[in-house]
Amino acid sequence: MTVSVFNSVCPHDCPSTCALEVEIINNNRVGRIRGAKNDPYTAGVICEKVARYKERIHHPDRLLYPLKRAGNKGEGKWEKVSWEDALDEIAEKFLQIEKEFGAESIWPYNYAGTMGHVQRDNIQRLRNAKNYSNQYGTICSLIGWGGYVVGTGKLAGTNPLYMSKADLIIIWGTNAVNTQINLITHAMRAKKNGAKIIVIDIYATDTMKQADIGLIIRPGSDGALALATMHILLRDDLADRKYMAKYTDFDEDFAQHLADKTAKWAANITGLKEEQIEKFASLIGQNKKSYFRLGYGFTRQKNGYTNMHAALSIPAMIGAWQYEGGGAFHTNSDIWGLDKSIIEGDNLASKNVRSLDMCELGLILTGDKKALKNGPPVKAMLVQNTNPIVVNPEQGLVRKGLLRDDLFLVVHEQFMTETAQLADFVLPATMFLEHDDFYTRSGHSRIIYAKKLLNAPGEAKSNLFVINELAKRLNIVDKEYFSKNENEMIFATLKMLGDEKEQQIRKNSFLEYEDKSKINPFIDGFAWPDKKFRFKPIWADLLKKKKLQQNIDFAKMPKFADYFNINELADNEHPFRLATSPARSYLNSSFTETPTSQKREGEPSLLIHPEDARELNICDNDLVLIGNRRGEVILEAKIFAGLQRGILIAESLHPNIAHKKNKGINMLTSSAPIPPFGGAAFHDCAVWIRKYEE
Ligand SMILES: Nc1nc2c(c(=O)[nH]1)N[C@H]1C(S)=C(S)[C@@H](COP(=O)(O)OP(=O)(O)OC[C@H]3O[C@@H](n4cnc5c(=O)[nH]c(N)nc54)[C@H](O)[C@@H]3O)O[C@H]1N2
Ligand SMILES: Nc1nc2c(c(=O)[nH]1)N[C@H]1C(S)=C(S)[C@@H](COP(=O)(O)OP(=O)(O)OC[C@H]3O[C@@H](n4cnc5c(=O)[nH]c(N)nc54)[C@H](O)[C@@H]3O)O[C@H]1N2
Ligand code: SF4
Ligand SMILES: [Mo]
Repeated sequence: MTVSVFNSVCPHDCPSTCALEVEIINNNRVGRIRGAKNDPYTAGVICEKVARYKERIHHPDRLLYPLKRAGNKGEGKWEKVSWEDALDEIAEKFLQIEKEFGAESIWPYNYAGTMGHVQRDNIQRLRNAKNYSNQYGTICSLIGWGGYVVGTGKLAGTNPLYMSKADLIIIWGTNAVNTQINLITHAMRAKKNGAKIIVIDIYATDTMKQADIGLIIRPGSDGALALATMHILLRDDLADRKYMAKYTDFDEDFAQHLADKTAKWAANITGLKEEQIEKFASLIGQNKKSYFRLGYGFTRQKNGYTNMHAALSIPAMIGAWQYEGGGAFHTNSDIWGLDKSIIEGDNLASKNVRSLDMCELGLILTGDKKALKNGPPVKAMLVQNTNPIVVNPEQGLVRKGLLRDDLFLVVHEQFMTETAQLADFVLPATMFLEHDDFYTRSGHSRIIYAKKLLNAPGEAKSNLFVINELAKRLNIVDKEYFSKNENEMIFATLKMLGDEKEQQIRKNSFLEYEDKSKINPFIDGFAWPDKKFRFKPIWADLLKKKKLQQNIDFAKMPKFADYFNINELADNEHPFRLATSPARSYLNSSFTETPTSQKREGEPSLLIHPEDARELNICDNDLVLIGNRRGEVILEAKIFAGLQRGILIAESLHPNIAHKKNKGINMLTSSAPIPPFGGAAFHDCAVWIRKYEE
């Protein structure tokens, strides 16, 4: 037996983007996978899911051959076909649909199953070359981006490696033990150096167990906590007025706005005690070297944009950005400045093509005119890197749409997912160790290249292969880039960073991107023309930074950093509020196929407060039915005291078929685009609950 160890990168949709050491046994099997010790951010630590990747990559259910539907949609009858035949037939059908209904009736649809820039984003080149419908990417990070950038002007922050230098770390709305374990490594280093850790969530997570102080608040109430904190900072003269005068737009109007946002006011909204809020604020005021690690979780609320902005305003008020180890971090997605035109074919794009909101998939496929932008119906889709029937909101509509007989659905996948089961063609996809790609870290500052280490099983092919082969058959004039292989794409893109940088990546497989001369990107001011952080958000200015779809008159947005009271509040009919926080051993819908993850997660369950359970006569492990006007879901109740009354948590995402009646948690979530630029409020959902009787 020969065991060789190679460097690689975790491709999954996780801010950590861990650098890996992968054992390859006899050139054809994966052995152990470890976190790279010599990578400063990974620091030898990775999550259990990926450490056990051999279970996933050598899984007996991997898709190996192209399949064509042989029965009715979703019936599960397949005929094995050759790649040539599959590609020919798919292209022919796309051309026919284009002729009959127009190019926009075809929607190549993707998300982030792999975060590799080539394998994830090359599908955009196809959209651009063919004038197929574009995709407005709303399912994950847009809300956090908007809420952060409206304050700072740029999505960047204090390098997480500096966390160890902070005196106080506030982990806000991320359950890092589950979702990005490396954050805990660095927070624990800070703790060893004497820092205090505060965790803010809506239930007692495993991350909270690591904290000195845990604040369990009501969903969507973060803005109120942030405002009261700033009220106290001003009241007690703990704000840094000199810093604010130089580096923020702070003025008396904002001070006036905060004047009545007392701890008492916020206690009513958050469900915290006044003393907890006072203590939180005074700890922050006394520790100017505070590091605010702001997650995605608290942005998945109807008021998500404003929650992010309000929390981000606190470090600006205490001038935390002046100190090494102080400041804030959400992600680094604006630091790279990569020119991705080779991968995405920007030069081929036409301005007039519609861009469909991916969260509205259900509405789009069921013919909602507004969601279709008054354009043609969607008649064909090519799906890569995502499993919409499980992960998208309004699952009832998504299912109805995907089952349409007149929708030609092609799914390129590693497994026969629940989405693939509804396809006309299923194409087998490679996994990260079976293709080349490069990755940038949203949670850190390296570009990393990962080369192919294994041959793919059966006839599995990469995303790039599928796009290139389809392009050849779709009468595309610009052929040059549709014939490039992975490495040609990767290094042509990296070369645009300059020869020296490209050479460094070729030599070391990574490039450090951080500007080491600065302790954080905003040390000399923020990324607006006047260099000032904005407590008064100007949402319209974000339209200059990204292609965005505005869904509200900006005048209706709060004028200052604020608590925006628009959540899906409980009412008589829906007395509970549900959040779908991430499960540790599943990553969105991925890893739901691996036995150890299944074992750890067990049945889909619902955390409920003991007193709520008692009132409803619900006991531990009882089956319960929860619902709202969008649908109903069955889960197993778990009595849990670590949340406020009236709140329910369903750790997600279990496969739909793991639930009785095959209906998953996204039956209940809303696809209504949240203000001002859209996104799904996955953790903001009013429901009723009762014991389930068979
Ligand atoms: N194991 C695992 N890892 C993952 C994922 C996964 O599904 N499973 N998903 C990956 C992806 S795609 C992403 S984007 C990241 C997301 O990672 P995170 O940034 O951690 O975001 P979320 O998963 O949305 O939720 C994080 C926490 O926010 C809490 N939360 C919900 N609503 C509120 C609120 O109103 N206020 C506050 N303070 N907290 C709230 C939830 O209870 C949850 O504990 O993780 C990635 N990593
Ligand atoms: N209720 C609820 N729903 C949620 C969330 C939540 O917190 N609560 N989180 C949301 C978030 S943050 C996100 S990002 C979305 C994520 O939703 P998805 O992007 O759908 O999530 P993944 O499970 O990461 O899905 C990826 C699929 O891509 C496939 N895949 C992986 N690599 C490749 C590849 O190289 N080629 C091809 N062709 N396929 C590949 C995997 O097998 C998997 O089936 O889900 C969202 N849905
Ligand atoms: S923590 Fe995230 S990036 Fe690291 S190995 Fe696990 S899933 Fe991958
Ligand atoms: Mo995500």
